[in-house]
This record gives sequence, C-alpha cells and structure tokens, in this order.
Amino acid sequence: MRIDVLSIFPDYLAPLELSLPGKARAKGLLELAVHDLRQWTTDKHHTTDDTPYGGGAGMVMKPEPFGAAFDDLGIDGATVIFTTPSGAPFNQEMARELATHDRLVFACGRYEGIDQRVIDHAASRADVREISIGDYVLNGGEVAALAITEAVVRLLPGFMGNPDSLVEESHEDGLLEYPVFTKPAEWRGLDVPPVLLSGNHKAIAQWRHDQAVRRTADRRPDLLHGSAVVGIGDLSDLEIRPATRADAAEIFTLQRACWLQELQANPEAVIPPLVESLDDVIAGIAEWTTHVVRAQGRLIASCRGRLVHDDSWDIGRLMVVPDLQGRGLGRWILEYAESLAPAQATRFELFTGANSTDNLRMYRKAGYRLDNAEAPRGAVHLSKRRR
Ligand code: JD8
Repeated sequence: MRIDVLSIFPDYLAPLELSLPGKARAKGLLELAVHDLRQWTTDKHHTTDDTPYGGGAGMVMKPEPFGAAFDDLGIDGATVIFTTPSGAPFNQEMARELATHDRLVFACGRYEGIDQRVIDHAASRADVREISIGDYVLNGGEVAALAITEAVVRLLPGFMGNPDSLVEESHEDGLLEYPVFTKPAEWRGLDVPPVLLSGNHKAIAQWRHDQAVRRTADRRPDLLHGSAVVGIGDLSDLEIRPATRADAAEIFTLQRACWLQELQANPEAVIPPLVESLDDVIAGIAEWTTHVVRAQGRLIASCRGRLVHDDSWDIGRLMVVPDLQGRGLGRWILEYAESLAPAQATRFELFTGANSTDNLRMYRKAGYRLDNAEAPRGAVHLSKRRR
C-alpha cells in the first residue's frame, strides 16, 4: 500500500515514522510519504488560505495548492481521504475496507476547512472519502489522518506477527475487549479471576465472552444485537416479531419466572405479572404493542409498549429468560421496546421494583431518571425524554 499525506503541518505526521507504519515500511508492506502543502504554493508567502466567500469568521484553504499537489502526486484512480468533522464516522469495518486499497492520499485541512471545489475536483479523478474520527471538533485533519493510517496499516496482510490476535479485538467481533490480567496473581489485595488460572480453556473462553458482552452492554449497547448478546449463531437465528395469541402461554410462564425475582427483591411490592391470569396476558397482547424474541423457537425475551398521555411511550413487561440474564439482553430489549414507539411519543416511561438494583442501574445507564409519577406499591416510576 502507498500512503501520501498532504498537510501544512507535516511534522504533525512525524509519529507515522515511528511504531506501526515504521515497521510496515520495514516489511515492505507500506510506502509512506508526508508532503508540506506549501511546496505547491506560488507566492513568496506560500499562502494556503484566504477569506471565505460569503463572509464569516476564519479562513478557508485555497484550492490551487491542492490541485497542483494532486497533479504531482497523480491521484487518478487512487483513494483520496478528506478528514473532516462532517465526514462519515470512521470504524473498524471502514478500516478493514480501506486496508484493501493500493493507494491512499490524505488531504488534511486546517482553518475553517478546504474549498469545497477541491473535494469535487478530486471526486472527478479519484475515489473520494470524507471521514470523521468522532463527534468532537479538532483544529485540523492531521490527527484523524494519523488515527486512520494506524488503524488501516495494522490490518495489512503480513503486518501483524500473529494475525489471529486481530480476530479477538474490540469492534472486530462487534464486542468490546474483555478485561485482561498478567502476573502477579495478587496485587495490592486484588486477585486475578480464578477462572483465568484454571487452565480450563473452555471456561476461560466462556468467561471472556461473558465479560465482553457485559462490558459492551454497559458501555456500548448500540454495538449489541441479539446474536452477540445471547452468544448464539448470527442475528438471523433470532426471531423478533409482534406477539400473537399463540405466544400467550409462554409469555404467561416467562413473566411468572421473571417477576419471582422481583418479588424476592421487593417482598412488599404489588406485582401484577405474578397474579395475572392467562386471559389477562391474552388481553394484554391485544391492548399493548407486544413483541417476542425467540432463539431457535425458544421464547427468550419479550416487551410491550403503549401510548399514554398522547405523547408518552409506556414500556412494560421487559422480560429475559433467567438463564440468559446478565448478558446485556435486557438493555438490548429495552432499546428495542423504545424503537417500537410511534412518532408522536416524545418521552419514555416505565416502572420497576424500588429495590431492583440491577434494573435501576440499567435504566439509569439508559438515561431514565426517577420521577414522582404514580407507581404500584413497592415500585418506582422512571422516565426520559426521547432523543
Ligand atoms: C479537518 C479544519 C477545524 C473544523 C472549524 C475548528 C476529523 N473528528 C474530527 N473533528 N474535527 C475534525 C477536523 C477539523 C478540521 C479539519 C478535520 C480541518 N478543521 C475546523 C470545523 C469548525 N474548525 C475531525 N476528521
């Protein structure tokens, strides 16, 4: 792969000479050249910016130096990357795709950005990508070019000593990293989890997967989808659909199982799911928007919602089979229940046991806050604005 970087601050890219890209060059996997854009200016002040047409604060980067640089670098047929806060979000999938390209040319902007005609002109000669590395504002495109280059170069075939180490990485399998440990086994009163010292590789693999799913559920529920959560096959294995009369018996049974735990946590609470009849469940399926999740035909989760007060989506009966709890499926089914809300819903509301600490933590992480709306005895009411 060949990478060219255009910048008015070429020293910003000096780190590319070090670590990863440096090794890749040594291995002949990478040609890398950083160019000072000013060498393509024509005035004695090497001007690369000017005032914005239409007025406004700041300066805009002139098109001519980029045009001349593109001509000299020969961008035709290459991939030209403009790093910009208005670009497509960079991620591992994009890194994998860019790692298959032969030639990347980074055009790093500064000031208020680059004259738009530079992007339009490049698009007439090359495969142009506008990429952002995150929803925050930097002062220029160099840091993003550094990050994207590192993420791409390390995926070049033959780069990583043992390519297997790539497989288990965050974002590679859609999950965040599991916690890692090394010697000593005890440090300042903190022990390494015994399973990691057990030599039982199957148990270690299962522990690591569970930790990865739990961490992903806690920190990045957006990354989670059913299959990874419950650790079975791929998404197509999961059947997610509106509930029908035929699902009633299993929902009736599952809610008894799930709310038994609630009763144990909240012995004083009035818990309708524990006293409802099968007919009540059947009526509920008709009255509420009720959905079920099945894995290989087994009912593993369900939820329901209904519009109240004309603008609030009242979520209820969030349930996950006990043996699959603690894997982030609860957070996933909550987000799924929210996704069922009609357009006119501007907020979400629900209630749970006052002492249901796990549920309360999950709802708080999902943005819900306690409010003083009415709730059955032993329960608390929570709500949040819809973003
Ligand atoms: C390129 C100029 C600064 C941005 C006025 C501050 C990427 N994730 C990202 N955040 N910021 C950038 C980025 C910022 C840049 C340029 C990338 C060129 N600026 C501008 C607009 C507001 N100043 C980025 N990738």
